[in-house]
Amino acid sequence: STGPTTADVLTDEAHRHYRENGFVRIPQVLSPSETERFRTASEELIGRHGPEIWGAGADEVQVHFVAQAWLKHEALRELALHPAITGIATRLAGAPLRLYSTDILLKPGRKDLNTLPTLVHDDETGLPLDGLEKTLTAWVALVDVTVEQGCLSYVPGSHLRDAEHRQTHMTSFAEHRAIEDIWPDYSSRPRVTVPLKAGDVAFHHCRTVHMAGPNLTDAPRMGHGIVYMDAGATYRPGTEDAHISHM
Ligand code: AKG
Repeated sequence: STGPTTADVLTDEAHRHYRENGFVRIPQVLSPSETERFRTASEELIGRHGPEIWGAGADEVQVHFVAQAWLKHEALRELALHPAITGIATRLAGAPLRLYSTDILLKPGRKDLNTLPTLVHDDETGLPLDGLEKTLTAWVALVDVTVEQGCLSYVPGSHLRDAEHRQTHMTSFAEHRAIEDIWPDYSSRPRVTVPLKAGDVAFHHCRTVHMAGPNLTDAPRMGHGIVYMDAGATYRPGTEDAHISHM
């Protein structure tokens, strides 16, 4: 079987949802056999790489994080350049894109004492790029990711905020509180929590404010965050070598 085509899975309604809200879930972009293959490849790479400790003291947690996974495993290169994912990304962006990065983030289950949330942030602030207007992230679920497992949630419409409200990149628990200073009405904004099935992909704009809860289950939460940069974006001086991009 050739699986679903981009035309089948990206409806006008989904496209409108992305433009208005800054995120959209597209179900079953990957077939079950592809999902299985990419999950196995990710587990292999994670096994080679070993766990990392994030945070300190009482906030210390174990995660499995592999940056630039597409450069480290042939199957994961295919995932990052998958025609359905890149096709949807390009249509959502409405402009040519290049692959910027792909990271695996696996949060082990509660039995490993992991309760790490992903703090509220947008992706733009962490990217060393100018003119990145169309840049977006594809979050690819390789297992079912429920609310209890810490799926992503998004602030709808936050990609349309004024420039001065965009500085929301949080790198530590201490900084987490700063969002109220930067964006005073933040806590009154609704959030939409988006559970995914294995094979689903959620896309979000680089200015969309998002976060993820801790994994409160016994099952690992595994997904890939693939950033596709606006092909018109330029690297800030001195950052050109940080990433190799093909697409
Ligand atoms: C992103 O892909 O932009 C994320 O923030 C991912 C966070 C997560 O996987 O918990």
